[in-house]
Amino acid sequence: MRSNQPQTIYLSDYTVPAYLVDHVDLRFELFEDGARVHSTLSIRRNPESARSDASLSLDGDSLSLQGVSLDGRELQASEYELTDDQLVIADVPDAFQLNVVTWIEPQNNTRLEGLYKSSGMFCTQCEAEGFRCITFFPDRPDVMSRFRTRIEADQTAYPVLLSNGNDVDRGELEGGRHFVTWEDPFPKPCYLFALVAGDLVEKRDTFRTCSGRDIDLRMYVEPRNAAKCEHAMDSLKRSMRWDEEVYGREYDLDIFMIVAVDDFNMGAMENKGLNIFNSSCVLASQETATDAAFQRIEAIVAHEYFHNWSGNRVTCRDWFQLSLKEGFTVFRDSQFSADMGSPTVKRIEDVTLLRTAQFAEDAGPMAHPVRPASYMEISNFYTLTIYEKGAEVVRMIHNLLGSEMFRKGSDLYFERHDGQAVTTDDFVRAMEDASGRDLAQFRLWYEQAGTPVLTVSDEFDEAAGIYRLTIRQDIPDTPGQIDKKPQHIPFALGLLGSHGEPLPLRLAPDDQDAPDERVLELTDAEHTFEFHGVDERPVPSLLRHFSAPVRVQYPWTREQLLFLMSHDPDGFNRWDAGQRLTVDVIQSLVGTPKDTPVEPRLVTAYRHLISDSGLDQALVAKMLQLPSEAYLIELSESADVPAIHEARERVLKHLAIALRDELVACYRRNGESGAYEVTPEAVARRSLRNTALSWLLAINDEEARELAVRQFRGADNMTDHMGALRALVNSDYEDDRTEALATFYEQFQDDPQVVELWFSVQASSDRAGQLPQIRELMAHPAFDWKNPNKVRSVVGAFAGQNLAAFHHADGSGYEFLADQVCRLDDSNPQIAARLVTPLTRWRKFAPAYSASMRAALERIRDKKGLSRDVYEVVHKSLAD
Ligand code: B3K
Ligand code: ZN
Repeated sequence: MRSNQPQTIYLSDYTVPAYLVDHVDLRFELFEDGARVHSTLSIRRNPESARSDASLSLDGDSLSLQGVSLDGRELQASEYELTDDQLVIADVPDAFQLNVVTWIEPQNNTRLEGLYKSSGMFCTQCEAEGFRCITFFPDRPDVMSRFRTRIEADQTAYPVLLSNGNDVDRGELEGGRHFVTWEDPFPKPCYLFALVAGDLVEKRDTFRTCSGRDIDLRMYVEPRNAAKCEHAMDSLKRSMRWDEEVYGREYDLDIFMIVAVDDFNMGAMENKGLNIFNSSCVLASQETATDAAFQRIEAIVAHEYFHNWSGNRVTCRDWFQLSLKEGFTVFRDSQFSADMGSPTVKRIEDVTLLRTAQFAEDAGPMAHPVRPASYMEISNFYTLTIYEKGAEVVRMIHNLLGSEMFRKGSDLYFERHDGQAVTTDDFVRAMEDASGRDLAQFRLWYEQAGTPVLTVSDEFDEAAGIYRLTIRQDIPDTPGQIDKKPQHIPFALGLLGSHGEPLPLRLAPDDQDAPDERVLELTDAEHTFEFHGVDERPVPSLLRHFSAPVRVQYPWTREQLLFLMSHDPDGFNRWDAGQRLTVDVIQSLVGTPKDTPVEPRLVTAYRHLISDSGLDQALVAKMLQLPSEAYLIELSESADVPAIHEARERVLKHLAIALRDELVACYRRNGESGAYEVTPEAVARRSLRNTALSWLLAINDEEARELAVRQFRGADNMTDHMGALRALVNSDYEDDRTEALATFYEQFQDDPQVVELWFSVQASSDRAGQLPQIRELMAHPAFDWKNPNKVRSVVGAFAGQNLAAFHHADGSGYEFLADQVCRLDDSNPQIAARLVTPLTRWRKFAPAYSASMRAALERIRDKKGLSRDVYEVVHKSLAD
């Protein structure tokens, strides 16, 4: 075990920085065996700091110090102290210039934090604490500085040299080297610093802003990716226009750059004026990217662009405030995606992620509030809670205030805090001040962890014509938090009459113009609402649009769910009723004999969905996705994964057999039509035909097998190509599977993004992804431990999606994951800490499984020199 236990950092310990850095002048000398970084900082004492001593502490990590001088005088080693993670200068004046020279080795940087090399190019990742791996600096977001950056490198190997802001100078140097100098006029925290140097091709476009300024848009990619930029560029222009129209936000610099790199720990990074993307989140072509990838790229390009205001112009005071920028920006990008496509489908996708993964996080050992109170390693807090629940919290404010007031609030927030580093509380205050609403109780959403449970009961008083709805809220205990206070919850509701007609929601007998949908505001532990003038027992449509991130418990009958599935005017709740019904059917079959009858009304309901082409096909495509195994596990108390897997498969096969002819007809009806486009209609067609194909292949249908082989050979886009490949891989047709996988690899072996798909389609399949096969994939020449995407597409897909194989009764899946986590912990702790997540949920599983999961975690805990990242996750999940 690690001898130095990592420190816990507390929000309550926050103090303002003792020193401010007004200006940063950087000079990078880039070489093959390392880089020399010269930094000149203009530092002054912070007038707001209460500290009286005159010592300056700068953060540093993995740096070799080559020299320090203060106001031009070289300091002797005795004049400063160098610890593991800081450079401390005991006595500094009130204002001075500090010069620091460091030597770093980007070529050996496998953590991918700070400056590192990816496919021969130099690039950076500084959020959250990567800048300290480049040079000594007060690495905290509330120190905002103006940066000037000069990059020097070999001209042939690195013709493109980029940093934030505008390029103000360039020239040639001796020895075939050259330099470019960049200046960023906007003060920024160092986590937004970026540098790129490489042999890249440039794609250009322009955007005219609302005030008539022409912005130079540039994408930089490796030459082989030159044809994969168009979609991201178009997405960028749409995002820029949308942010002007919906939030009144105009871009501020003259240049906006996007760079694609292959080795990246996450999706992308919003560095000021120079966004750096994981190749898989920006590069796309019809032949190589699926519909899901096209949509993801559009959303991520928008997300990073929107950060220019929500994150960069107004940034976070400290990392406890991370959701200030992430929650708000995810909310903004989800509004954007809804506007670009189908709002209902987008809502379904967001809620699916939230309910499957964020609720699981909120119920697990790492549960934390949207504004955490403490952390050991901030990288572990880029979570679904900060991002997705944080976005839901902003969405609730939007819904409570209405669009107009919300816009007034966001305008006030941006105006009041432009150029500042602020808190989530400042955000809420701006919303309050603009709208006049009191959000005091609402703030508990930022402070209390755990998913509230709403228990709903109802009664119908026929004689009085009153329908009573009682809603109780309970917030479960989470690590370090018990006995929570009731939260302010917007609860959208409708009532349906027996023919599916929406009923007016009269809260008083004389309520004449009552609406048929209301947002009830829950503030107490329990409320009872009375609806008047109701003639017959209505069917309630609860929590419409998923108006709050909560669990709803109500004793729905299957009858009611079937009724809502076809009648609810809220598309989201129609989908939700279908999910609840299917979950109920699957759950009732878990562990039962194979010949237990399957609810016949489920077949009728799905038949209707598949056959009635008059329904909204985008919604139907979503309704046909059976609840995932991950969601079924999340809903269960003591999960037996192989049993859940078996029951779900049984239902799927039962539906496929019963609806065989309808599925073939659906496949044919949704055949290709014209040129490839990513519209909700076209995406729905492809989704429907590929769902039909996969269901049919699950029952070894010969005709479908031919259709799949034909589709595989003739597909002109990756969605259909993958749809056919996935169906074959998950089928019993072993020869077809082997042949298709070989052909596919042969065709796409030079394209890393497609190879990642090829890995993950196997690793996530219970047919092609059993442990011995996973080991073979890891021995494949295309597998690369240093590339996070490859690790995710094999190890991550196995443990996160191939659940029956991962939860093998002999515990081999857990042992395997523990080995991989230990192996990665030395080279890339951030990725290692993410990978360990499935094991941390050990308490959720049936005793035989949880015991061996726990043992695997203990083995990781006992590894020598465990990183802080993995230490935090493992210790928290083993804590009592
Ligand atoms: N802000 C970055 C995430 C950085 C993660 C650092 N470990 C991407 C984003 O949310 O836009
Ligand atoms: Zn973000």
